[in-house]
Amino acid sequence: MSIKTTSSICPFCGTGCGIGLRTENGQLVGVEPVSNHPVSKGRLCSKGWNSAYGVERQGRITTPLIKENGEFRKASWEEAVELIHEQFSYHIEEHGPLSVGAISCARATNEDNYAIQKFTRVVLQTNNIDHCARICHSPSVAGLARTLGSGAMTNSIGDIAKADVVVVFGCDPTESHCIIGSEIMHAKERGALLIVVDPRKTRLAHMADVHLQLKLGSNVALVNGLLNIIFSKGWENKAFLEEHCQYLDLLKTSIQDYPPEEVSKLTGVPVDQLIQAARIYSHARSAFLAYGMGVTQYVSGTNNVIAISNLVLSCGQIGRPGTGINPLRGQNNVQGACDMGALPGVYPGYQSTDDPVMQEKFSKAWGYPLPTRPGMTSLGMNEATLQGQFHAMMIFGEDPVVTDPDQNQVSKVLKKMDFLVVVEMSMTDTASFADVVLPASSFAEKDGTFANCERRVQRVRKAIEPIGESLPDWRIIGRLARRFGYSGFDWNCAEEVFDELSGLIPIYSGMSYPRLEQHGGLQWPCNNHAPDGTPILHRKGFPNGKARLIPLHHQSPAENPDAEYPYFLTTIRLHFHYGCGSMTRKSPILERETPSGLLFMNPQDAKNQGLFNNAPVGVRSRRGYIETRVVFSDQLPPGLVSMPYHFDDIPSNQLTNDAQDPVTRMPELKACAVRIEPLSPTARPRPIKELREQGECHAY
Ligand SMILES: Nc1nc2c(c(=O)[nH]1)N[C@H]1C(S)=C(S)[C@@H](COP(=O)(O)OP(=O)(O)OC[C@H]3O[C@@H](n4cnc5c(=O)[nH]c(N)nc54)[C@H](O)[C@@H]3O)O[C@H]1N2
Ligand SMILES: Nc1nc2c(c(=O)[nH]1)N[C@H]1C(S)=C(S)[C@@H](COP(=O)(O)OP(=O)(O)OC[C@H]3O[C@@H](n4cnc5c(=O)[nH]c(N)nc54)[C@H](O)[C@@H]3O)O[C@H]1N2
Ligand code: SF4
Ligand SMILES: [Mo]
Repeated sequence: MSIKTTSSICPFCGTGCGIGLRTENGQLVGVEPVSNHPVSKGRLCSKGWNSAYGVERQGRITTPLIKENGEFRKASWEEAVELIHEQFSYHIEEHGPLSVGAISCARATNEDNYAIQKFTRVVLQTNNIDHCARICHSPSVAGLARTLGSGAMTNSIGDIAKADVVVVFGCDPTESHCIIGSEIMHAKERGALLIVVDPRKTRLAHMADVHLQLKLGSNVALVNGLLNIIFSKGWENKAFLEEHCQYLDLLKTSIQDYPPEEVSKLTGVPVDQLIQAARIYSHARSAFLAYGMGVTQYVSGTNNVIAISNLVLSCGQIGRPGTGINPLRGQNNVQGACDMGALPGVYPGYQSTDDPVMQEKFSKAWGYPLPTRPGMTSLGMNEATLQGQFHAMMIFGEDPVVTDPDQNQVSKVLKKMDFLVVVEMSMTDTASFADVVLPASSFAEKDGTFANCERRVQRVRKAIEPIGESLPDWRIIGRLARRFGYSGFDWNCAEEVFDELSGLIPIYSGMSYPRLEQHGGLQWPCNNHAPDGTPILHRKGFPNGKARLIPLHHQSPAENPDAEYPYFLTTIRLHFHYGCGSMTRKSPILERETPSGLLFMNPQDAKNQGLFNNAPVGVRSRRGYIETRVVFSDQLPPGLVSMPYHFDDIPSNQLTNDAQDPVTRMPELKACAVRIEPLSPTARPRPIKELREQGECHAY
């Protein structure tokens, strides 16, 4: 039989590259790039090329599993659904609907996320629904909603090619959004100027015209310093400020506290570099600013986003081709999971759950009364569990034991949870805590849509039959809702789900599967006013009339190095692995490139501690301990070490701090204090399991 190719979208990052799934005799045999795809144009990064490994049968959960006496046994769907119904009904009856909730999945489709949040609100009668955007771009959603009125990328990936200045602020696109990273390299080659703001000397920082190598957690001070220079030299965009912004006076007053010399002390960036960057950005014809986790994953996350927005607005670098403030959304469908309302405070389409008009709209559409009490965030549900107020949870495709801050705390929560359901493709650390595990189908086994970081909703297409007895998440929801006795979840196909959701989401109202097909994806808002979608937001102004400038002040990270824990640790991503590693670690090719957890360290720091390259070390914070190997790296300045978070055997989230941004409850994943403890040169770093067994680390 010949090879068939099904056009779909890469299941990893938010770039949203086009991928062709190659099948032979009903088996997935490989992938290929899509030559005419609007974003990737025939390219894929190594993760995209290796995505077939991530979904293959080996290592997949193929039937429902029920835990009995600490061991999982295979179960039928009927049995598993029965147990879930019994347990959730019991806890809702006994402790009220606020004691249960769900975590949705930014890796799954819009259709899946829509179904999951609808089930949570209609059937479980609670707004306790959240997902990984909480610990990713929730400060972007909150910050940009306050300043601009909308929390997504304002421009498109294609705008990089139109910019004469590109600013890469606290993100590392050659590792994390590789095809966007290569667009930035092309821009640089064609003559655009490149400014990188990062404490590490990343690959793009090596190429940059100006690299502002600021101290960890000093973003607000740095931006206020740039604004101080811009306003004192008269480089601001006066016409734009006059026409489109409010509260300029407040901003101007606040930045007087940030003269360049003072900012240089706070950030460690020389004054002349601050002036250079301020000049280049403010004088650009069009400057494209991209930012990421180095901005959001701080206790000051929302303020960091607002500060950057102040800078962009003051220079009028928005609303035109080649400009914008562009949060590079991380997961393949995190933009979509937010659009679908998998968040406690909003229904699909960012329509507030506090607004009685919206409550009525959705209650009418779904045919049931809806909960009006505010829902909890994911970390809020964790805290409530420890306080004995939260009892049962369903987690769809997330691995918080590996990816949430402070692993020992997370494990404690999951252990205390009375009833946990995990819907997964493979047996992750989190799934091992579950009472019931349900088998989820992968992206290759289902139809649906993903929304990439530039708000482009694209079709995902089924190439193979679901592995084993697995089902797409929306079908799992359908089975559960039926057992709970609710109607409105019995869709026959993904397209029916999409037609329902696009009817309720004004920014999706002009979309349908045939239209998505015809246009190669559509960027929201897509409606009567913009039938072919909106590549650039705010061309004519802002949803609230004028954009808001908001004065802010510098705030240090919650935990800083001291005599006991002398290094700052920042956690990062590596090109070859993704998230908790449950999919990329199945590829021998990716595994060959970065086989395990590593600690990157400035060579001089390492030598001062008597360490050689590849030496075994222990890394300890106030919360935990792990062992790994040192890699000398000139990316790190003295005093700063970094670790990836992709490895369940060497989990850097043993060490991280869950101190939180007061606005969004984003934990401070980018900064904590650690101590490096050299091990005997011949020692083998022990994986976490061994450390636990040997009592050198908290046991579960
Ligand atoms: N290969 C790969 N790609 C991925 C992922 C993956 O797991 N693997 N995950 C996806 C997801 S979910 C996301 S959210 C994105 C994230 O993509 P990025 O935002 O690129 O993610 P990070 O590597 O966490 O790093 C951000 C950068 O912030 C810098 N930084 C740390 N502190 C500060 C600071 O105080 N100020 C500034 N200006 N910078 C700072 C770090 O040095 C680092 O270079 O990647 C997506 N793409
Ligand atoms: N220290 C540190 N920790 C971090 C970060 C950091 O920078 N530093 N970054 C944070 C960020 S930005 C993020 S977004 C999180 C990500 O954290 P997670 O969301 O926990 O990470 P993923 O690896 O994406 O896990 C997703 C799981 O979903 C499953 N899955 C994939 N597709 C589907 C599907 O269609 N249905 C279902 N049911 N399951 C599916 C996969 O098997 C995988 O196990 O990590 C956070 N953790
Ligand atoms: S850049 Fe992102 S979407 Fe594109 S192939 Fe790589 S992982 Fe997939
Ligand atoms: Mo993310």
